[in-house]
Amino acid sequence: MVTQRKGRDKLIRVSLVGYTNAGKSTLMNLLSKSQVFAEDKLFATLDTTVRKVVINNLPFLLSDTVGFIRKLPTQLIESFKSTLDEVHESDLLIHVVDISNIHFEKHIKTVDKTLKEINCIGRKQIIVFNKIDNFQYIEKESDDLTPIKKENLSLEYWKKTWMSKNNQNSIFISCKKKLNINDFKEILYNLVSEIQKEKYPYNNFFY
Ligand SMILES: Nc1nc2c(ncn2[C@@H]2O[C@H](COP(=O)(O)OP(=O)(O)O)[C@@H](O)[C@H]2O)c(=O)[nH]1
Ligand SMILES: [Mg+2]
Repeated sequence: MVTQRKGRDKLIRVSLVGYTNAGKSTLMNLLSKSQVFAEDKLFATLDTTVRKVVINNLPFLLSDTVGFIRKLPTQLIESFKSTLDEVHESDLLIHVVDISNIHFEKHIKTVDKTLKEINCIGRKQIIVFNKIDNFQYIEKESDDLTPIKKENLSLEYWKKTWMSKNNQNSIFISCKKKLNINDFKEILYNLVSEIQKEKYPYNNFFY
């Protein structure tokens, strides 16, 4: 159950969503540990893990959720209710994707489908392609004229494809090798502060 917490109600809520094994919990730990000012506070009243995170003096609540798997039966949706409630209450979603998994596009679709089922499809979102350190592809020889297959697509190709999508914040990172983490934090900070100003214009975090 989500209980009302006085004084915490004015914090923006961010949820990590994504297919199981994408690296959500790893990213959560990275964000909350790497910050000197991060409060490592676990709220025991919540079934999902919620921590207060601070980036550049801007605090917000970050929750880790259980993975969204393929073919989620309706009964399971029921048991995931606290996770889904948390997601539903969030102002911003961080969709973590394991780009080193050949099926990552299917995983994105599965997660989007679940988000649609709980009416969260238009929610502000950052899509984080994690595990770039583990990304592999088979470069085609210049004299190889067979059709390009998925395994021939490079990381550069995926970056171009995703970065060119309008209204989609995307970033390619590695939690393990700590690649692009600062760029990710900058995107996150900008979005959280934008939402914060919209939602609670009289809050004084910025003054
Ligand atoms: N190679 C690689 N492995 C990672 C990275 N981030 C997380 N992992 C590993 O992926 C596995 C799943 O991570 P976890 O955070 O538990 O995923 P979750 O199910 O989305 O919470 C763990 O073994 C992590 O150590 C990364 O950037 N690169
Ligand atoms: Mg996890």
